[in-house]
Amino acid sequence: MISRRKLIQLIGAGSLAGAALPAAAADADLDPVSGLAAQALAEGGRRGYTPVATPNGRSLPFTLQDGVKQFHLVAEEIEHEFAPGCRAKCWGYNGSTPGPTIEAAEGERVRILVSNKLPEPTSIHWHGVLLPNGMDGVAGLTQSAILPGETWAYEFTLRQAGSHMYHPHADEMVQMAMGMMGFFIIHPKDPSGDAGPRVDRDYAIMLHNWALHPGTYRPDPSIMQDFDLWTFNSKVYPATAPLLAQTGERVRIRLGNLSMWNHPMHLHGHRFWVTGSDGDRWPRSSWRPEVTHIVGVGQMRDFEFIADNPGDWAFHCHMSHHTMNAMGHGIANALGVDQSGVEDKIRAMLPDYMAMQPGGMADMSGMMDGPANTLPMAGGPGAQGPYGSIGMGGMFTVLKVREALQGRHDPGWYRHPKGSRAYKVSGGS
Ligand SMILES: [Cu+2]
Repeated sequence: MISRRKLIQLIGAGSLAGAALPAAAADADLDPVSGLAAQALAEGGRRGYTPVATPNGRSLPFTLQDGVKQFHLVAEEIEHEFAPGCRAKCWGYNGSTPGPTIEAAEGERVRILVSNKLPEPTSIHWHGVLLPNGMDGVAGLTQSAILPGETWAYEFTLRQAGSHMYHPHADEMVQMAMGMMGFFIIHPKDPSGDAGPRVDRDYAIMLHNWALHPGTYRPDPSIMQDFDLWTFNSKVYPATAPLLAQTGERVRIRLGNLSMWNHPMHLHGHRFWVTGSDGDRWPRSSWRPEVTHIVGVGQMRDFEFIADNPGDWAFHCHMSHHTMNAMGHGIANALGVDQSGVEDKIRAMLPDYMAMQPGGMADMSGMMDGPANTLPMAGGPGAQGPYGSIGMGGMFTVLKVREALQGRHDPGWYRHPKGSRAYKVSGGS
């Protein structure tokens, strides 16, 4: 454990960079081709692994202190945008939710400094990481809570490789509902060993839910089931970054679930293997092929596949309400009902009244006259694809597989080779 004296020395030497913590990695620090932090790329190159990309997020920079990899997380209130048109005061780390991804390798010793700038005590639990009991971060059980204004250090040697997470273990219900969580990815010491083939692209996506009620600006931590927003790395579609891959590449998607629901995650166009969990990478004999796999509450799952099918492929949660935004729940069901004139009459008495439309909800996907700070329930104007509204919000993104990609730049929509797209046979005009 780092001594108080040593900590004071570190702070004195400016090595904690308390005042200079980057809110987001400066573009200059990012590799122009991969979009990954130069430091993470250098580490991956030195150790022979592919660094993790956190779509819409970033990795946490580190410094080396006497051979220890040192990170600094600052728990704080942040201003977060779920998608253009919807912002909220959330809680996170170093300016973001999820907090930046911690990345290290098996066998390394890490020291993680945690500063509390929240209005209440916190702690950090390293979810799934094997460590000494006193480093487990459970307030009251293994340590006193970290009070506002305090900085604590966690220090341990990494004994495993796999996909893990971090989150508070103090007033969890509130702090996790407000967005406090992040990834802790540990790469294998020997990437050529049992770990299986090296992946060419490694993505990490955190699944979460938010009770940001229409017209409000702070998540409501009291909600247990009926959430308004369902997010990938705290973004809803169309603000979720696309996942890019070139044909022939091996892709891993690491999924973490710190929400209050299970999420059956579904990938189009590819069969993936489930290759790992919080229990680290699975032996090859346990890998299994799937196109949909549930990521349970508190779990992590690693999906791997060869991107062998060019196109724009949906990747989403299969709970249909989890690909919608607020206002899509609990409204009157008028499917098949001729309600001409009725809605207007009811609205004269109840201004907020809204019924499901006789032909379904698709008509309402672009509805923009809802309460302030509230996204259209099904994507809206930003969710336009090349053939019309995609009609999705929430936990939805697009895997873009191309024969050639220009670095990290979105290649635009897929152009289907002649004769390979569904076509109209009859009807309409
Ligand atoms: Cu879901």
